[in-house]
Amino acid sequence: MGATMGKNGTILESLPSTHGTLHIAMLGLDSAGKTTALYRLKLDQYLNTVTTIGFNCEKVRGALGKARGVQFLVWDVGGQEKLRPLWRSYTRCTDGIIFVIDSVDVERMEEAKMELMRTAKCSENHGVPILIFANKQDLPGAKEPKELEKLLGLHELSFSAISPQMIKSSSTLPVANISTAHKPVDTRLNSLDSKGTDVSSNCSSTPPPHTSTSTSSSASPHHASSTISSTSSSSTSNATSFKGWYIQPACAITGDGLQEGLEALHEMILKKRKLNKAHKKKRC
Ligand SMILES: Nc1nc2c(ncn2[C@@H]2O[C@H](COP(=O)(O)OP(=O)(O)OP(=O)(O)O)[C@@H](O)[C@H]2O)c(=O)[nH]1
Ligand SMILES: [Mg+2]
Repeated sequence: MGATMGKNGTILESLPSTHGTLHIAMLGLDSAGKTTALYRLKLDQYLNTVTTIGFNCEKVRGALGKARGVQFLVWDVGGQEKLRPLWRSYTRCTDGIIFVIDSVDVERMEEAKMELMRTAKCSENHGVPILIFANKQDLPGAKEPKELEKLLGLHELSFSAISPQMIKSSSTLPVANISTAHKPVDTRLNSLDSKGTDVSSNCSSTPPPHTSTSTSSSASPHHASSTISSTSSSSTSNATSFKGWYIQPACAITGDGLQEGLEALHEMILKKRKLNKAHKKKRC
C-alpha cells in the first residue's frame, strides 16, 4: 500500500505529526561524542559506540528549567568527512543545531572550526540557534569553554533573529554575515559500507527532516560522574539581534552538562521565535 499524501500531495505532510517537538540536528567531527551524548540523554546510560554511518534519531526530553518536559527530536549525523556534505539535509528546517566539539583534540580544532562556520554561515541556517557542547571535559588537557570560544572564532557568529527576507525590506536592521559556500546536496548514503554498530537505529540513508525513529540498544555501566558547571555567556544581546550560540562544557560519558545545554538551546529557540514574532507585528 502506498503512503497517503497530504492535501498538497507531499509525503512530508502525511508523516505523523510531531507538533510541539523541537527538531535538532546534532553535528560535529567524527569521534567528538555525538552518539554518546545522544544515548546518554535518551537512556541516561553510557553506550559503547562505533562511528556512525548515516544517522541516529531519538526523541529526548528536557529535564531542567523551562525545557523540562519539552520534547527534542535529535538527529545525530555521522561526522566523518565523506558524510559532512549531508549535514545540510539535516539542518534544513531545523529549530536548533547542536555542534559537538572534542575539547582535547587540539590538532583538529581548526577543522572543527571550519565545519562549524560552514554550518553556521550557510544561508539556510541563518538565525538558527547553535548549542556547542565542549565535550570530553573529563579528560586531562580539555580546553575550557572560554578558550574554545577563541579557538573556534565564535565571536564571528552573531545572528539577526529575523530572516534574510525580512532584512531585505528593512534598512534599519543589521545584516548578518551570510555565506553560501555549500553546494546543494540531495544525494543519499545507500552505497556507503557500514562497519556495524550496537546502536540499531544507525541508518544509512538521508531522512525526510520531520520523521521519527525509535531504537532498542544495549547498555553498559555508568562511568563515575564529575561536576561541570556552565561558564558560558548569555545567549541573547538586544531586541533585533541575538547571540545565537551558547557553549556548554560537557561530558557525554557521564552526562554532565548535557541537560544544561538543552535548557540553553531551548531558551535560545524561544527567544528567537519571540523576536521574529515581534518583528512581524511591527511590520504589520
Ligand atoms: N573521555 C570521554 N570520552 C568520550 C566522551 N564522549 C564520547 N567519548 C568517546 O569518544 C569516542 C567517540 O564517541 P562517539 O559518540 O561515537 O562519537 P561521534 O561524534 O558519534 O562520532 P561519529 O559517529 O564518527 O561522527 C567513543 O570512544 C566515546 O566513548 C566524553 O565526554 N569523555
Ligand atoms: Mg556517532
